[in-house]
Amino acid sequence: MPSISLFQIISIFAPLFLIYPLFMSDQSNFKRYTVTSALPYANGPIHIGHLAGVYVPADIYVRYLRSKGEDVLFIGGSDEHGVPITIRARKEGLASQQVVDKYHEMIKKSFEELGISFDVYSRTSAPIHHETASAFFRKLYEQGEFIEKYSDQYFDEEAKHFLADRYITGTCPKCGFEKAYGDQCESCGSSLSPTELINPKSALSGNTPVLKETKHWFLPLDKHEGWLREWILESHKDDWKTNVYGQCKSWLDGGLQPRAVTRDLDWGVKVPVEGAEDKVLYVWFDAPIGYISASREWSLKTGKDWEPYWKSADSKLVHFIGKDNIVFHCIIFPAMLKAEGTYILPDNVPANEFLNLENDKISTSRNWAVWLHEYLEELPGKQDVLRYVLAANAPETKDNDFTWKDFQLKNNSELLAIFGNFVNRTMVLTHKYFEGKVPAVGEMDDYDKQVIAEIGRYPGSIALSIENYRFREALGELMNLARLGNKYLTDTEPWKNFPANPARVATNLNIALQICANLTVLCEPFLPFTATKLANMLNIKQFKWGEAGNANLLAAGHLLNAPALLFEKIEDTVIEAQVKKLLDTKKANEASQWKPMPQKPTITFDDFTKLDLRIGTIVAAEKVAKADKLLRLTVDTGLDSRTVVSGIAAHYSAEDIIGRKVTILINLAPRSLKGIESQGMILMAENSEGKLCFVEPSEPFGSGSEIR
Ligand code: B3M
Ligand code: ZN
Repeated sequence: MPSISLFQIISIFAPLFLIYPLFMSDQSNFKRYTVTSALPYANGPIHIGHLAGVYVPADIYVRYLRSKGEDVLFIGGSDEHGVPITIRARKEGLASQQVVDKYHEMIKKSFEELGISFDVYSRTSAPIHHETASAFFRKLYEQGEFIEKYSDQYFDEEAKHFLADRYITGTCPKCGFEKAYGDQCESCGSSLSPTELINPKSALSGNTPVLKETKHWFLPLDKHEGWLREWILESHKDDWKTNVYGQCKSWLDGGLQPRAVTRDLDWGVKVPVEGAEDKVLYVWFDAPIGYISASREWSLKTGKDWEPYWKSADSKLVHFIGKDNIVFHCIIFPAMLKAEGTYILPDNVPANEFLNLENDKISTSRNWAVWLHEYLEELPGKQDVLRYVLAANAPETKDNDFTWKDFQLKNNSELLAIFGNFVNRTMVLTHKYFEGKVPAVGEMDDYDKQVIAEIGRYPGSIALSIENYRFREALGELMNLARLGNKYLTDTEPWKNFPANPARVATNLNIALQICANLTVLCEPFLPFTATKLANMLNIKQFKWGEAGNANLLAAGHLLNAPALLFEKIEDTVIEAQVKKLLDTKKANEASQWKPMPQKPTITFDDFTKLDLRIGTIVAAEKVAKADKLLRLTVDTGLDSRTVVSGIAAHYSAEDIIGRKVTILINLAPRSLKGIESQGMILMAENSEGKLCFVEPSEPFGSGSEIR
C-alpha cells in the first residue's frame, strides 16, 4: 500500500493553510489597537446616554486589551466646532471659545472621575488639530479628490452672513409648526431643507434672509461607492453589528451623493485654499480627523510614534460611537481616509442604539438626563455602580431604558447581594478561622474539582464576549463567576463544618479566595475601582488576564488585609431624591411649554351684559362628603347669602378661605352637584400648572359691587 508522507499532506493542504488567516477574526493577528470613542460636542455636559452608548463599552474594551498585554491607544477628545457650539454660545451669551473651554474642562474631569482610561483626551480647538485637519484637506485638495460647486444659500444681509440650516427658522411645510429649523422640524420630526420653510427668518437678526450664491468643496462619495459596497456589504457582512450593517446598506442602496465638506461659518478650521477666506471645514470633516490629531498630541507627550496606529496593516482600528454617527464613521470618514491614501480603515464600528431615561428620550434641551458631573457629586464613590448599571443596560441591539428603581435593584440585589456578599463572607471567614492567612488546600472532593474547572472557563468566555462587543453578555458572565463563588460557600457551609472538619474548611476557603482573586482580574475592565479595592483587600498586585482561570493565584500562607465592604446598600431616600429631581424637571418643562388658551369666538356686547358678575364674600365653607374636589361655600353676594358648590378643594382648604373676597357669577341657572343646589359660580384663574386662584378686587370693595 502506497504510503502518504507528511510532506505530501502538507503540500495538498498548503493552499488552505494560506487562506486560512484571511477567514479568521483572530485577535492575535493584530499587533496594536487604535480605539476611538466619539468626540463629544463641548456644548454641554456628559450624560448617561453618552456613557452607555460609547464610553463605558469602549473603556471595558481597552481595559480588557491592556490586561491581555496588548498595545492599545485609546483616544478621546472634545468636538469643539460646528453649529452646535455657536448656537450654545448665543444661548449662553458667551463667545464660542468660552463655551468650549467651559465644557471641555467639565467633560474631561468627569470622564477621569468615572475612570474612563483615555491615553489622550484632546480637543479640536487645539493648534495641533487645526494644523492636522488643514493639512489633510490640503492633501485631498491637491490630489484632486474634491469637486467645487456653486449653490444658492440663505444669507442675512444685515448680519452679512450666510446662514447655517440651524440659524433659519420658519413654518414647517409639513405640519405648520412655526418654529421649525432649516434642517428639521422638532414638532413633527420631518427633515427639511431651508428653502422648504415657509416664511424663513434669520436667527441672527430676525430678518427674512435672501438667497445668494456661494462656492463649496464636495467629497464625491458617489465615486467611492464601489469599494465601499464591497468593503462593508461583503467583507464586513458577518462581523459588523446588524444595526450598523443595516444603516450602511440602506445608505449605499440609496446611492451616495457628493457631500459638502466646507461651510460659510466663522467658527472652525479655516479652509486652506485661496478664495475661501470666510469658510471653515464642515464639522464632520474635521471632527474625525480629531482622532488623528489626538494621536499626534499623544505622540509628542510620550515620544511614541503615532503613525503605525493609523497606517500599519497590523493595527486594528475600532470606532465606538452612537447610532446617529454611523454614516460618518462607516462611510464618510473611511472615504476620506481612502482618498488620502496612507491610512487603514476601521476593522469594526460597534455603534450602540440609544438609552432612554425613565421611559422618555434623553434630551439636553429639555434637561431630561442624568448628568455625569451631578451624579459624581450626588452619589460620591459610586462610579462602579453607574458603570455596572450602564454596561448591564447598554443599548447594544435596541434602545434601552434607565430607571432609578432598576439602578437601586442592580446595586442592592446584584453588586451587593452577589458579588459583595461573596467576597465579604470569604474574607470574614478566613480572618475568623485562619487569622487572615490563605489556608492550604487539602484533599479535594469532586465538587471542589468541578468548581476549579468552572473557574478555568471564565477568562475565555468573558474575553470572547468582549472581543465580539457583547459587553452585557460579558458582564453577565463575570457575575456568574461571583454566583459560582456564592453558591460554593452556601453549599459547603464552612461556618458549620469548622469545628468538626477544619481541613475541609481550609480547602473550601482556599478555593473561595482563589475565586476572589480571579474576580479581581476579570472585573477590572468593568469595575476598576472595585478591582483596586479587592486587590488591596487580598493584598495582591493586579494580575494580567492570561494569569486568571485557575486556583493558584494565591499561595497558601499569603496574608490578607482586613475585610472592607465593596458595595453599600442604596436606600430608598437616595432614589426618591433622584426621582423627585426628574419630576421637578418635568414640571418645569411643562411650564415652559405652556401657552395661553386661544381666544374664543367673538360675542356681542349684549351677550356680555347678560352676565351678572359681582364681588362676593365667603362666609362659610366645608368639604363636600365623598367628593375630593368640591367645597360647599356660603357666599354673601350683597343681595343675599347663597350656596355655591365649587371645585376648588385641591387648591384651598375650607378653613383658610372664610372672609375671602371672590368674583361670582350670580345669574347662572342653578344646578345640582352631589345633591346640593349650587346657585352661582365662583370665577377662578388657572395657570400653566393647572393651579387655580380666586380673582379678587384690587381695592377693598364691598360684597354686591358690580363687575362690568
Ligand atoms: N460630536 C457628534 C455627537 O456628539 C459628534 C461626534 C464626533 S466623532 C468624530 O454625537
Ligand atoms: Zn413639522
